[in-house]
Amino acid sequence: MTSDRLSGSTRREFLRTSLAAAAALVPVRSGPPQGRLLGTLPLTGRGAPQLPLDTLLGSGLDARQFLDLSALMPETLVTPTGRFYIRTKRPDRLDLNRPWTITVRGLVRRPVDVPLVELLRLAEPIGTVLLECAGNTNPNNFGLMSAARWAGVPMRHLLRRAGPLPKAAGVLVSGFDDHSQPSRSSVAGASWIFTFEQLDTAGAFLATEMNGERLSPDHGFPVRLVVPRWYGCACTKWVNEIVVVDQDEPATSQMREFAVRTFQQGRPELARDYAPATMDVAATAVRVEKWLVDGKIVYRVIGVMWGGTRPTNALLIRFKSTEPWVRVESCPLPSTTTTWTMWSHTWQPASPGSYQIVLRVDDPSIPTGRLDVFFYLREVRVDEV
Ligand SMILES: Nc1nc2c(c(=O)[nH]1)N[C@H]1C(S)=C(S)[C@@H](COP(=O)(O)O)O[C@H]1N2
Ligand SMILES: [Mo]
Repeated sequence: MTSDRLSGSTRREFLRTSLAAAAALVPVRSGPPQGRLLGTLPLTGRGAPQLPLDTLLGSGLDARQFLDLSALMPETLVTPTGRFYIRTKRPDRLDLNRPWTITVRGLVRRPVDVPLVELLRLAEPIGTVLLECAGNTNPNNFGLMSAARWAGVPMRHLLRRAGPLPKAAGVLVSGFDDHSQPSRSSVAGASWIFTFEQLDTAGAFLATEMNGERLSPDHGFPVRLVVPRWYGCACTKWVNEIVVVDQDEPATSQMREFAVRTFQQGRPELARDYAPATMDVAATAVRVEKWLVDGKIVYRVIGVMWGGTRPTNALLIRFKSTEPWVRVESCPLPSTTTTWTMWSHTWQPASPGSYQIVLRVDDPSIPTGRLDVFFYLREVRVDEV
């Protein structure tokens, strides 16, 4: 049994270790022993657009709200619901006044329409889970990620009740996606197909609550799928149908659209040829603080680490391709990889200039697909040393 499984008997332990993780973060806050914070340097990415943060932009499928990561503090690692990132606003044709049911059908012994009230009755606290959009590509913000405290119903409860038939191989989860306006950049329809084992291993659940309240309309009210440690593209909002399918089910349009961003080999025709859309261990800087300590300028880099299946604290940082990698000064070992943790590093650059902050994991047994290609590189200009 791994400690980062969220479901069943490990849940109590999960809650306990989350508290321990919060306590372990205290050193990140304490920072330099004495001194004065002079300011915070912006982190940028060359050529990328500067967009307003913590603000809903656009509409329908093109709607985005980026979280301002530069303001992250240990106490805001659970993102307040109003600032949780948004990718796709609630469809304008969604009628939230109609009674909601989830149809479970396909290769099952007992097809059922599960009314929402029943899901609400079965809902249990799950814990803190981070979501990240696979298209979290803007180096000026990397703000398409957030974490919430969720409650909901583990998928395996529903599936067990429906009773999969022997030919059952996969589970197609679909949501309501009827927007009156076509999208400039995305395909409507956000369904994904999983194997039973993938759902179980990840601890996938149908979420009915985030941060102690019912979901907000833009985050999938009344019910969404959350698959811990998978990219957000697999976390269907406004879920209304679950179909148990066989081996030969074609991939959904959403799986095809996200094939590159979820590291598939090409764009496979069949769902069974898709690798799990899981997040490897990743890390990025979120701000650089400039301090005056004993008459000297000292910089502190603050960042986050998330993803992967096995927690690690073997984080290395580099500021220029001509400089060596060094161990991140303060990186507590996370107790779970279902959410993010903070790290910090004291930095005394040799000279003013432009620096490119990248991270990697000093453990070859841990896959780090995005860190390997410097996906989360952040640029910073230092004027004074
Ligand atoms: N029905 C539906 N669900 C969806 C989407 C969508 O367009 N329609 N977008 C997906 C993508 S790409 C992401 S990253 C997450 C974003 O969830 P959030 O907006 O609650 O942060 O929802 C997923 N679920
Ligand atoms: Mo996404």
